[in-house]
Amino acid sequence: MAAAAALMRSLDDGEPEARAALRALYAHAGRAHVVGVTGPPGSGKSTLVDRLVELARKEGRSVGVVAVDPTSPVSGGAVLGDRIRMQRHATDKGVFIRSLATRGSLGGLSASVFDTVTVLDAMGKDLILIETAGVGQDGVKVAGAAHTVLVVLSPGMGDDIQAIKAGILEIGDVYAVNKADMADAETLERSLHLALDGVPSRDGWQRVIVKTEARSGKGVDELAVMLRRHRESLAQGGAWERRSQAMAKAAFEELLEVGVRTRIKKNLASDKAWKTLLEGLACRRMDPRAAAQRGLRRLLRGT
Ligand SMILES: Nc1nc2c(ncn2[C@@H]2O[C@H](COP(=O)(O)OP(=O)(O)OP(=O)(O)O)[C@@H](O)[C@H]2O)c(=O)[nH]1
Ligand SMILES: [Mg+2]
Repeated sequence: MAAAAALMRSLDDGEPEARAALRALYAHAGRAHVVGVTGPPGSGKSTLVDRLVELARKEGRSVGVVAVDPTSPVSGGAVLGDRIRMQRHATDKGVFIRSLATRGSLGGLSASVFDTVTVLDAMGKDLILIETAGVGQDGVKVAGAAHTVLVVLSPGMGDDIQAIKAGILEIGDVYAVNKADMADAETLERSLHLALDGVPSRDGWQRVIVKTEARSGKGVDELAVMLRRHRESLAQGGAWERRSQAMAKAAFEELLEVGVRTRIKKNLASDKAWKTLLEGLACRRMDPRAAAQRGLRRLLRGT
């Protein structure tokens, strides 16, 4: 546990030995069921994750949790709430929780998520839950890095379905209508059913909706069953491998992009040839497209 935590920190610091250790670990990873938990801020993702952890532990399964940016403007102060809630798992050796903040990170967030998942997986965790606020690019990206995507919605968000439709309806495998104790839960469930009706099944799996009350724990058993059923469905249909490969590809692509972006920033700040390109732009001797082409060529040549 302590070793894993230290390794994750060293990875974030970019230490070469840590990278080497991760390479060795990667060969042994690939067994864990990775579940991405996403949805609008404040819908109850953390509360639900906490319940899922509790349930998995009762069944004797080990769990890893990666919480991406647990503070949102809507439920500000959630970090503290998350910590207090999750605290009860802190002394449990079968649970490993890691929070990653998006704020202030330079595109390295997804890389940290991938690294953390690899370490947790190689540690032998049966279930890995990645919580991310499902708004914006990061949410979708991280959701794409999972075998199963759980979308958590809750009533009281207005005409939310219409608003979030585009981003959220395609990515989910299992949908939780959380805060089912609230008055509008039925309405939300109905509109979600309607909205999902038109979405084709994926990997032979028909998307399911489960009503939950994360606060009391009601419905969480059924949710856990559905997550497991999705895993079994993937395994039976041969889609498990496909998803695993897609996850590796997503990590690969993301790391390539981060690498290139970092190089570009560095070159813009300090590379002499790139400074010349910038000067050419400034006096309109060159247009942005031509400058970008030259920049790219230099970048690909490694100069
Ligand atoms: N009424 C009701 N409230 C709930 C339920 N589940 C969670 N909540 C409350 O909703 C608020 C937000 O819960 P969180 O679990 O922090 O939500 P989240 O989606 O993780 O929020 P962010 O990480 O900030 O996006 C908290 O005050 C919870 O206590 C529920 O089933 N019913
Ligand atoms: Mg949260």
